[in-house]
Amino acid sequence: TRAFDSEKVKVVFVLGGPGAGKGTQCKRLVEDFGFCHLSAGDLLRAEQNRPGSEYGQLIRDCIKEGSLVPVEVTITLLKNAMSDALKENREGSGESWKDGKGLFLVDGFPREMDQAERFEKQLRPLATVLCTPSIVLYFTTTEEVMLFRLLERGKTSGREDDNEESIKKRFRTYKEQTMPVIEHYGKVGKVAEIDSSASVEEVHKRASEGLKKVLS
Ligand code: B4P
Repeated sequence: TRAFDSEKVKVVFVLGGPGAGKGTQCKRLVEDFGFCHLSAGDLLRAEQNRPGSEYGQLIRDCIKEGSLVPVEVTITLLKNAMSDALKENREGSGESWKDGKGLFLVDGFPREMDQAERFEKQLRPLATVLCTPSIVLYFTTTEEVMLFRLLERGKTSGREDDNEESIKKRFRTYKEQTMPVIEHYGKVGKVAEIDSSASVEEVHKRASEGLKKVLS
């Protein structure tokens, strides 16, 4: 049996600068609440490594350059992942959903206004209420902290974008393309800003409280 009504599914966007801790916090929130976590970065990396993908090289180049992967590619991957998760719910397998309510944590998306607009239009057929976020969780810290964390991760991650040159470009992309998205949702009162300079545990506490408030 399905766990929830697909028409009542909710979406929370998770944004913040590179290395602000989006992925780290999403993992913790999934452990606690059982949300369905979809990371744009993870979806792109999986597609990049999929044998035979026509986008592999394009994705690799964009990630290394710290630029955004073309919107068509990102939207298609996200739409497929959401559609698969909703299908799981309809069929009653529901591995991606443990919260019983149907909440998508969409991490690292939308990273530019065009993505936000297309999300509304192109995902409408999946579920009508899904198309606007209930809230945007916005993790903030300084560039020094983000740079330090990413360089630390770079020592073992093998990620081609965890080096100083790529990180500087990612900061620029974030300021020019993603900040307008945060301002856009801020104007309609949908942004919950969380200082992510503290420890993973402390930030997690703040994020959980912020989420509970809006979702209760
Ligand atoms: P992402 O994969 O989204 O990665 P990110 O912004 O670097 O990381 P995140 O904020 O999740 O950091 P994390 O928790 O891992 O994007 C990578 C690239 O993919 C983009 O540059 C772009 O090219 C492409 N892309 C992604 N989304 C796209 C989209 N929508 N459209 C087009 N292109 C897109 O934390 C980083 C490190 O800090 C970890 O090592 C972690 O352990 C550590 N850390 C986290 N929180 C900490 C804390 N509180 N204290 C100490 N350390 C902490």
